[in-house]
Amino acid sequence: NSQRLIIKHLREVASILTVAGSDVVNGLSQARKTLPPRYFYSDRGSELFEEICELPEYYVTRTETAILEDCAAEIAEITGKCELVELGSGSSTKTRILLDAYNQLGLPLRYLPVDVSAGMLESSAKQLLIDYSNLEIYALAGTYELALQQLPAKELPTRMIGFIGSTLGNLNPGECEIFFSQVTQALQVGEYFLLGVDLQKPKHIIEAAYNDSQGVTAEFNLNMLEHLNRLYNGNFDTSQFKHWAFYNESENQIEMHLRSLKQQTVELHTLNLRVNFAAGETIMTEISRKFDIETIQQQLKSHGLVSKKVFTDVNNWFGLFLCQL
Ligand code: AVI
Repeated sequence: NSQRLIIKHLREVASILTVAGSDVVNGLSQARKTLPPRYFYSDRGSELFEEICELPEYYVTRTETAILEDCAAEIAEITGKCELVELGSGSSTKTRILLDAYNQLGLPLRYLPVDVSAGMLESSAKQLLIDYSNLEIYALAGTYELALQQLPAKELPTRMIGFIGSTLGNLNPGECEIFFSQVTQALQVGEYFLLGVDLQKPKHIIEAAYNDSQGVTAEFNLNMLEHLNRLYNGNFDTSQFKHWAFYNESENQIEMHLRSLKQQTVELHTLNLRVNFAAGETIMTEISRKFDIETIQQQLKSHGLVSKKVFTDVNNWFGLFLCQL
């Protein structure tokens, strides 16, 4: 199997972490404190996210999976022989639906997963090699920004960059624009972009998904502090912070925060940072934007990405856009 697997640890990961460290300093020095959501994804955080995907309230993964099951064959027919780059591949569970579709059409399989969690990347790649005897994997451990700049040469006639799971929603509008430019720079004319986004729906459904009754989302949120403690020799006491998530209707986004339960000072020694919290003060750890089909299509179009097909579910809760440059 080792001949069919290459794992590239993107070299600049170390320096990116240094830069990200300054993001932490900046975020925690603002009047309204924020932290970058990428800090959720320690190996433990990635596991917790997998648990979230299984929760009854978290409709996102189930809905997208059902759409993929319906449309994967059509996608494979449209693209023909095509290698799949997946940004934020995680456990690659949904990807299997696409791989199966290409397999069923007798098309060759080449998969290029990208993830910041090297542990998750390696374990899912190894399992995929066992399950798909004809699969070749070129895995990139690092941020998608770096991966998009360092994709290896194409080995099949075309390529599709997949960004499913509504991770786009975790980018603010400015970051979103930059991301689309990076995607189009990485694609050649005629190549594909597969984008999965969560759509607007009644507030109570969305809020339940980010306040699950088993408390997994709360643990996922708090795990960010543990991850920062490990990375930057910090002393966040997770028992003194509480998960808080609500839907901001004017911005069409979930906002996820950690609320300080008391007045306290936290230190991140490696970053030479001391942060004071008032009782009740929050750190915003994530936005999760909910989109509408027309706006996304227009935005994609402004980057030269023409949506060839839009797949949704019966409730119009989730949208999967197959675009071509
Ligand atoms: C990864 N991302 C799309 C998830 C979301 O729904 O925004 C992350 C998440 N945060 C809380 N639950 C899930």
